[in-house]
Amino acid sequence: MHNVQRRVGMTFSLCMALIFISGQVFAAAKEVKIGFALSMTGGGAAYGATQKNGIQLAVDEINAAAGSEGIKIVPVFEDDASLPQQGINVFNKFINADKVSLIIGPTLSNTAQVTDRIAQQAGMPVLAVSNTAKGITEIGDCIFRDSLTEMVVIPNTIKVAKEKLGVHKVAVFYGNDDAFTKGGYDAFKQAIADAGLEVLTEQTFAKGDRDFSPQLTQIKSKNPDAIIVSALVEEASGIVSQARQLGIAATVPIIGGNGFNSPALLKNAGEAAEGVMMGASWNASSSLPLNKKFVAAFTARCGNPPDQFAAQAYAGVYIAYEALKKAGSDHKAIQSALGQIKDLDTVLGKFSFTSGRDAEHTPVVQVVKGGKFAVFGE
Ligand code: 1QQ
Repeated sequence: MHNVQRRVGMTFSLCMALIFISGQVFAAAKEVKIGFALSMTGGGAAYGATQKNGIQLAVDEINAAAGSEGIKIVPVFEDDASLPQQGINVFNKFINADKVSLIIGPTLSNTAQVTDRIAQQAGMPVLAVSNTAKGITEIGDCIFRDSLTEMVVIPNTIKVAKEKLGVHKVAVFYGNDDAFTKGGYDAFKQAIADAGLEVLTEQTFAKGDRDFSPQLTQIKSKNPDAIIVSALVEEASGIVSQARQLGIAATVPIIGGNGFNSPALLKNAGEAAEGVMMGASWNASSSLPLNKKFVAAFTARCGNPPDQFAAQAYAGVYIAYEALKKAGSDHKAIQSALGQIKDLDTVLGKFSFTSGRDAEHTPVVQVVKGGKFAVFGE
């Protein structure tokens, strides 16, 4: 009896409930539990907060439209604290205690590279909405992502820097203790070699560093055309501010990857952020009707416009919903339904997974202009 109850609990967090009212049978919406592992504290908190807002908006829209026939999402939010060990605790809770049907997250690749192994072993489908390092989806066939990797986003950024800004000689500065910043460095290195640029110096920093002046002084002495930086936004903000404080001219662009796409950069670095370029996965100014509706609804609700991380998280809930509509709460069925998603209209554009369960859509190059992110050249 006990086992049966547990099995039922696992199959559907809250099964199709039948309500008898004066002899008639009404079906209530099917409730499916999703676990959201987000960095609400620690180094990735700037990303986690906006992801949560994007998720809540999508969940509320979906649940409001569910009626009596549809799927209702029951979200379970946990803070992974930007730490791999806390991510492991959260994943274990989702799998063993909450018995969720799907996990969305964690925020950082550095956490995902350990948590996703646990999910894969448990046969738990995972949809990453911000992991961009190489190797995450290779962990196994349960792991999907809607976030474009650094490998996809960066080559175009380097190409634009070379062709439109005449960048030929660069300095490279990266964090060598994090899966995302190391992966971004690899992607930049490849793109720099492919574009035939010269590397004048390579410098490194560690997570939590606050003083970047020794490395930036080295970089300044080499007179590069541009500084290529692979960093999460906390360190990126410090690097951008200090580069300008040290007198590296604003005419020397600083070029980053996905980690730079946060309003935290604009807030923390202020004026110094002007002209900073970055590869991005989402075009905020896209005129797609779905995107315009999302930007308006998010802004009305949160008091500030969404960023890339909100957009990817919002899209992720709708991608998951598409699979849940077909698959209900069964892990295997969800995994298979996710794999079949093709040309789904999302705020990221038409969305499909590659055969390797990675995202497939067009990247953009952004630049900070007048204190805002703008599409380069527009
Ligand atoms: C990663 C990232 C970060 C920049 C944002 C969450 O892309 O860790 O993969």
